[in-house]
Amino acid sequence: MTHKILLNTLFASAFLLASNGVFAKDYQLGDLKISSPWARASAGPAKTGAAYIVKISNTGAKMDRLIGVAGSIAKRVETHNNIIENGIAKMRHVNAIDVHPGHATSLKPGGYHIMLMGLKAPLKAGQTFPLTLSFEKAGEIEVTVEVKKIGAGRKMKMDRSKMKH
Ligand SMILES: [Cu+2]
Repeated sequence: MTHKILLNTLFASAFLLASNGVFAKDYQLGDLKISSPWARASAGPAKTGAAYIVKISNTGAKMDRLIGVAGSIAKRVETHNNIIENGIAKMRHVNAIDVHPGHATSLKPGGYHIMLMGLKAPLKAGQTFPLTLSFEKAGEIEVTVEVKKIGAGRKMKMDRSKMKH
């Protein structure tokens, strides 16, 4: 029963996230529009966290790629993807995230994300921090990441302790 209530709460927060357009920060960089970088508040004294980008739209004619992310919020900042291998959810470091022309790429829970390893302090809801995104063609841009409350954007319950880096 507790489990069901938890799921309902998580679905409700995912719905809120999608419906009221909370994340309104857009950045233009060449042919790219970067919409709403965000991160989830840490649950307890976490040393790792993840940042997401609602979407990166490419209005140009050529493919671009997110080839690096830097920031002082954590000791190491990497681009990751979530994969399922033999039924187990795992994270993998990726060198680049493609942004195809005429398409939008999302960095979201359960998919591509920006991994923050060795956080200097747990992420708190309401806090913001800068990250510098580097794209192969469009170049670099500093964006502001908004930290949302725990549960934001979560569509299903995930056991992070079973995830391997
Ligand atoms: Cu990761």
